[in-house]
Amino acid sequence: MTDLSAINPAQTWDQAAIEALFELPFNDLLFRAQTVHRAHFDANTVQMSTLLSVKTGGCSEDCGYCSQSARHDTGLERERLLDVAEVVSAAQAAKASGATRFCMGAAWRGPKDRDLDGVIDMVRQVKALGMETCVTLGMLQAGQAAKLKAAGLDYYNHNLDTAPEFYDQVVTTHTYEDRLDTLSQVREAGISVCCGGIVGLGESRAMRARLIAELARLDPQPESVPINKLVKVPGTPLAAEADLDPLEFVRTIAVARIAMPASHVRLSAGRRELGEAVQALCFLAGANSIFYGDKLLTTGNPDVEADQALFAKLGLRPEPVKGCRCAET
Ligand code: SAM
Ligand code: DTB
Ligand code: SF4
Repeated sequence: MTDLSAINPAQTWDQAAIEALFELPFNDLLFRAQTVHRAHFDANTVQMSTLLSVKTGGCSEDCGYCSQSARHDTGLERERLLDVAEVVSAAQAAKASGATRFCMGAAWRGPKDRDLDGVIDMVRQVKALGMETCVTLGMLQAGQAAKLKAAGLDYYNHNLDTAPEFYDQVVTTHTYEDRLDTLSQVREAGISVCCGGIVGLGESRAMRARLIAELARLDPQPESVPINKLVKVPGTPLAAEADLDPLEFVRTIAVARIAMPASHVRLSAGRRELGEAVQALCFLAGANSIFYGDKLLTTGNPDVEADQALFAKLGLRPEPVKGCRCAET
């Protein structure tokens, strides 16, 4: 029998230790993940973030999964940066439906200083609504993270996405080192880090283990860890990729929970395709955050009513923001 009393909270997670977790019998893995989860979080609350694409399409980068790369013919219209008023009204609607964090994504290799000024305005005004703010803008240059922090930015999303050994099979226009460099700038500016990955790209289990090992050795570990399951977008190089086994996806969530016990692990893209039962297993495995709202950036997400019904069936509640006197705002 697997010795569950051998859980060592101070364990450091190299790839071999993570691979051993992946190899556990499914029930042992889920029990262990749920035990770790309960030691750090209320097991029945889920943090809710809503996404908005504030600048869609025409990205110079060649990420093989992405609908927004100018190099793939996905039929997506390239758009300009949205007006701040449009963004604020989307954030108000997200708040009214129960989201506590508003995440604004832009399809850039990285922001030019002029672009950044527009985003800063958005961050200020969304923050003023009493929501947590998050942006994902690509690679940052020196000084940009500090400007975002000064505007009231709480989180910056920048994923490692996959294992370093597999990265150049998915993206060739920037490197793993570039990603790590932006993550250190975000951390140094005092912004919380949202960093996770995407699975189902055709990577091996060993590569998934390596991704989690890389995320877990970020010091400090990321506050938020989005785990995306590939949404196959017609026209992208990965559109015909074979489906990842849903139980392997649940295992990935459980392993992320165990290796990053105090992080919010977010069940991210691909949730619509999972169905209720697999999502319930993901929550059991320690997922405690979702993207909430009918749309991700360019692709669909379960609609708000479906999520509310699922939460009611599972007895899950939205997680309040720490220190927020939300009822008063
Ligand atoms: N351009 C920025 C960047 O690359 O960091 C931010 C936006 S990008 C869309 C944010 C993340 O969304 C990616 O790192 C990837 O993990 C996820 N993502 C993008 N397209 C996806 C897809 N088709 N299926 C699942 N996840 C996807
Ligand atoms: C993350 O890890 N997933 C989100 C968010 N961070 C920006 C984006 C998911 C995008 C899914 C594909 C799309 O809608 O374009
Ligand atoms: Fe898409 Fe971001 Fe890659 Fe651009 S950098 S192609 S927006 S994932």
